[in-house]
Amino acid sequence: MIPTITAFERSPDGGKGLARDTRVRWALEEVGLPYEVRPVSFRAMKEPAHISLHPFGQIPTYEEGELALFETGAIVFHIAEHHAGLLPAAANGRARAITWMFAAVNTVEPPILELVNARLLEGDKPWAKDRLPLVEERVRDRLKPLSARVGNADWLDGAFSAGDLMMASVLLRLRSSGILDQHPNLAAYVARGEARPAYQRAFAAQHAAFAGKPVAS
Ligand code: GTB
Repeated sequence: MIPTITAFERSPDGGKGLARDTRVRWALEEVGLPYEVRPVSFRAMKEPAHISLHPFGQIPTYEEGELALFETGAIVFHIAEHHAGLLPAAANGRARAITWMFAAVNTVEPPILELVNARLLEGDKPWAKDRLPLVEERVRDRLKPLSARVGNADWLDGAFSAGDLMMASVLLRLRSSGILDQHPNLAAYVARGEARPAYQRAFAAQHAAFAGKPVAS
C-alpha cells in the first residue's frame, strides 16, 4: 500500500527542505518506499479533516490504509520498523539507534527550536538581545557533547540508521545560524547525510512541490 504524507502547500522556507516532511520523505526514500503527498494549506491544517489526522493541526502526517500517524519521530520509526535499511538487525544495535532517534527529537531539537524562535519570532522584543546569547549557549551545551561522541566517525553508532536521519535533520535547522560550523565534524556529519542519494531525492521532491511541479514520488 502506498502511504500518503501531508506537507505544506507552500513551505515558508521556500523549498529549503527545513519543514519536517523532508525527514519523512528521506526515510521513505532510504527504504525505497514510493509515497504520495497531499499538500495542505495553513487554513486546511486547522480544519476538522486535518485535525482528525493531526490533533495539533500540523504537518507532516502519514496515512497507510487504516493507519494514520503524526509526529515525525513516530512516523520515521514506523517506516524503519517495517522496512529494511534504517535499523540494525541486531537487537542491541537497534535499541541504540532508537535511542539516538529520541535523543535527536527530545534532547537536541528543543534548544535548536528555541533558537529558531528567538531569531525569527522574538527578534523585535525588547529583551531579545539579552536572551539570544542564553539560548545560543543551550544549543552549544548540546552540540559539544554530540560533537565529542561523533568524533571522527561517519555516523553515530556504526552504519547509518534512523538515529542519524533524525539527528542530521534536526541539526540542519542550525546551518543558517553559523553555530554548526563551530563543530566541523558535526557540519561534516550533516553534509554526509545530505549527500546520501535518498536525501537528495527527498530534497528534490519537496523542492519540486514548492516550485509547483508534481509532488508525488
Ligand atoms: N513534533 C512535530 C513533528 O516532529 O512532527 C512538529 C511538527 C511541526 O512543527 N510541524 C510544523 C507545522 O505544521 C511544520 S515543520 N507548523 C504549522 C503550525 O504549527 O501551524 C516546522 C517548520 C516550519 C517552517 C519551517 N521553515 O519555514 O523554515 C521549518 C520548519
